[in-house]
Amino acid sequence: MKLYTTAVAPNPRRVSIFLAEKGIDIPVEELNLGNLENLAPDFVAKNPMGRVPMLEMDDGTYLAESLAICRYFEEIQPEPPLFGVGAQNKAEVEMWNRRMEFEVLGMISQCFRNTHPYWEGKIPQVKEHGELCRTTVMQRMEWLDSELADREFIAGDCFTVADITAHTGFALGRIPKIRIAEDQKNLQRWYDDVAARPSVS
Ligand SMILES: N[C@@H](CCC(=O)N[C@@H](CS)C(=O)NCC(=O)O)C(=O)O
Repeated sequence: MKLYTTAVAPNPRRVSIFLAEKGIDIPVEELNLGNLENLAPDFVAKNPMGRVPMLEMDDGTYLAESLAICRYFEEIQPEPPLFGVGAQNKAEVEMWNRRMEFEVLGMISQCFRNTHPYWEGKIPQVKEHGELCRTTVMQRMEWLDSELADREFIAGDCFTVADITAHTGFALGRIPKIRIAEDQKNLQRWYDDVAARPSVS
């Protein structure tokens, strides 16, 4: 088994944090996205999307999509549970993780890709779309700040994959200058608590 990853990129980071929380150590191969190593023919033959993370299985098959990879490891090593416990809590974690994917990580990623000079000339950019995503995520941050007033983590009182998704998003947000506002004390408290976890720091 081998994980193809890029340490600084947000989706591979989600898997790395997840594995660190589980205490799982597997061989990794680092791909340099700046050098387009993810588009090399031998990698694309394995993952036609040309993206990381990708998990090479012992039977020669491949798993892509960070959440799919995390789910695989949750099944083979359930402790500590990061996708919830029991029917209702698992559904709640699913709900929050999807919200964090669409409303936080996705919005921040689109803002970064569409507004930041790093991507100029590399991908088509629609600045207005990026700015609309920035405005949307700032509204979501107000919402999250109120949600976190009476619970420790995004999906409840336990750290879950939803925290990993959201935190990875906000960490990426520092590049296009999406910052937690000074009066969003609950969101900041959550951010700092997660940042201090050994898996994240
Ligand atoms: N939905 C995929 C997204 C994977 C993805 O977009 N990975 C980025 C790094 S964060 C990548 O490989 N980008 C290279 C490219 O798009 O060429 C997942 O969750 O794993």
